[in-house]
Amino acid sequence: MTIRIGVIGTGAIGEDHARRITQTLSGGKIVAVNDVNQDQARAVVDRLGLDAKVYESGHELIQADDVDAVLVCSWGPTHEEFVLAAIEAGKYVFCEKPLATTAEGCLRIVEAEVKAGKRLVQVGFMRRYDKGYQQLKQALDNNEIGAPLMMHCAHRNPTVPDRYVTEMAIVDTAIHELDVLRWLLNDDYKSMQVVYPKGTKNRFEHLADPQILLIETLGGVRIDLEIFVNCQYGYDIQCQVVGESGIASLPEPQSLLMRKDTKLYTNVLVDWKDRFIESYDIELQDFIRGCEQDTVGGPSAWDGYAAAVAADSAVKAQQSGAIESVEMAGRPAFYG
Ligand code: NAD
Ligand code: NAI
Ligand code: ISE
Repeated sequence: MTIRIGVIGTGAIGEDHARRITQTLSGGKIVAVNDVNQDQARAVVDRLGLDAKVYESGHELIQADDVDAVLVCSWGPTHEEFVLAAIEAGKYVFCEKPLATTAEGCLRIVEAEVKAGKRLVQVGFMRRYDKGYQQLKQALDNNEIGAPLMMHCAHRNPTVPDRYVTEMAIVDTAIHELDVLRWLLNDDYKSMQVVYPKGTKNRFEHLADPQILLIETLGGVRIDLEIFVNCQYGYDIQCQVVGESGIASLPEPQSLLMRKDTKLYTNVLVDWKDRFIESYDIELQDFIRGCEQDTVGGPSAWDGYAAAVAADSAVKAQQSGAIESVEMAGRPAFYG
């Protein structure tokens, strides 16, 4: 059985996902693409040699009879309308983060999915599929370092374009931690605070960079998360858990250890596409399997909502300078 897939948004990640489904994974075929920039969609069809129709709108693509499942890879503000339309059409939908740009938008998706009566939505929080994060979770679940007390995390990008604004440090970048940390700890958030260190000279004037997000969980764990998106030297993700009887850290990506020119070194990756390449492969293979077996799993619309509530509160904290509480709606039984 081949799952016929339509991709909305053929930019950086839309093209990369279309490539992996076509060249690396099994069980899926890209039969439809759409992008507001139609030349971009056509260029991706040509570059990847796809046998796929280019649609004029994402909504037409969703309605197409030969599309079984939809990948939403367009800009964040467009996600909600496409995910709601896919649920309405009874189609499986994989949505890149964020699920929607507001918590209310995510809740509308949660309500629509509950009404549909079965899981149709998987959110692109790929870190849950990363081997390193899975090892960390296993160590915590097995109580190997006792109860977690504190976490020290960093999310660093080499550079960002000038369209990247201060709020995006939370809604576009830290959103990955806001998902993966609650999953690691089996916990939810109590409060968010943002403090601003001295700004780097390597930033556009309108952007506060770096930032430190200080998080408290309902269980009392304290987390500091450095978000530094013009760090220059590479794409670097750090996560250290301090427990009652030990410390567990996210492993570094595998890399050659070089002895050369009087130096001992390893390279640091620079692109998110490479840092999490295996996780993207595994998450999408899991989505295709979920479509085949009618049991879509992985990060749910509820997880998308939980991350968005935390992000809303962190954005409020960016602006107020105060400690802002995180208030979530009750979890529907549907999500276990
Ligand atoms: P991008 O700008 O390269 O690509 C987005 C594409 O969407 C563009 O080609 C744009 O023309 C198209 N688009 C915008 N509005 C559209 C619409 N209404 N209908 C159809 N197409 C539309 O962006 P990107 O880097 O590929 O990011 C896309 C999404 O993927 C974002 O939500 C981003 O947060 C997410 N993303 C996730 C990760 C990850 O690590 N999981 C990494 C990168 C991007
Ligand atoms: P991008 O800017 O490269 O691509 C976005 C594409 O969406 C563009 O081609 C744009 O023309 C298209 N688009 C915008 N509005 C559209 C619409 N209404 N209909 C159809 N197409 C539309 O952006 P990128 O980096 O690919 O990010 C896309 C999404 O993927 C974002 O939500 C981003 O957060 C997410 N993302 C996730 C990553 C991850 O690690 N999971 C990494 C990078 C991005
Ligand atoms: C991008 O959209 C991603 O999702 C990357 O994983 C993240 O590191 C980057 O900051 C975002 O812009």
